Amino acid sequence: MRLEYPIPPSSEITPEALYLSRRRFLQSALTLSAGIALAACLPPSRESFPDRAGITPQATGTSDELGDPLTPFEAVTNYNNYYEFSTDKQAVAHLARDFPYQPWSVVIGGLVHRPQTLGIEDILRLFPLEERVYRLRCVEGWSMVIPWLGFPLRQLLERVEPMGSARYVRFVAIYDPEHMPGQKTGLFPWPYTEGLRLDEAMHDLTILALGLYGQMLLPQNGAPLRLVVPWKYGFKSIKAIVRIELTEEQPTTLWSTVAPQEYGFYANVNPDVPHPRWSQATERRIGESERRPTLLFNGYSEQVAGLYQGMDLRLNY
Ligand SMILES: Nc1nc2c(c(=O)[nH]1)N[C@H]1C(S)=C(S)[C@@H](COP(=O)(O)O)O[C@H]1N2
Ligand SMILES: [Mo]
Repeated sequence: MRLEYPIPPSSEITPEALYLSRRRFLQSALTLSAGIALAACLPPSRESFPDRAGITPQATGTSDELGDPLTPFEAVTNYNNYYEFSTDKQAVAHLARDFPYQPWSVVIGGLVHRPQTLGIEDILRLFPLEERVYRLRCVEGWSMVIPWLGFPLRQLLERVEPMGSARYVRFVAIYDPEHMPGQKTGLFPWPYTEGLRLDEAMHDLTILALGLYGQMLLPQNGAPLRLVVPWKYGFKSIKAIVRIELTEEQPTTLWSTVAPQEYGFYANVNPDVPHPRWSQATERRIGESERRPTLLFNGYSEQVAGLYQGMDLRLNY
């Protein structure tokens, strides 16, 4: 199923080295219904551009810490993996345009002392959003640089007080076949699920994102709430989360259930561990024509390598 609509092929998207120069932290006095009002909380942007929908993307950073420019908003919002809608990356934005994600709440439970259910308004009130410019490296071999708005998952986990027996965190995405055409097919064991080891989930780089480019998330990027784990392949960064559960056992995940020999639980970006069907040594940055080398842990080795000391990264792929 492919609908016709005016989306530029990704090869036509030119990198725009614009935007601003430094990371800033944002106060979040916003409500989801205020939607694009988030822009008003940002420092005035020196460069911004309107997209088709009249949204003005803004970011305080211009590049990642390695000096590579942000991937244009147009590409970030029109080239998406989101199998609940479609396996066609360029069809997702259109198919997801009317996905109803308000109201929304997230149930946090399992091995915690203070289980709770939080609405998106509660989350916005409790946890100030900050901008994090991260590389996103898809297991398929393409990548982007995205200015997320989010907060460390650790803050949410501390609030629910994990029990001593908790060792993993399980994430469950929404099941809504009425609005998600991909869920009407029996191809995947819906809902999408993911998991992290507790220490990975508590790491400062691991965030829950509610926005990007200074705007609340659009449906195609996982509105209203998605995980972002920048040193792991993109499929770990589960969209449209409705449940977060602390567990003792390593959780099963959608991809490790569907193809266990191809997608493991860890999924750390690693140029030296090929996917069984292709090399992971290089990647194509969206907007660039040449492939570039893939970096161990997606360039975040300094921060995260310690999590895997003594582990065989080939066996724990
Ligand atoms: N619920 C859900 N989350 C998901 C996916 C999905 O199909 N369903 N795809 C994953 C994959 S493979 C990638 S690469 C990223 C893409 O995120 P983006 O579209 O915001 O760039 O989302 C991840 N999260
Ligand atoms: Mo991906």
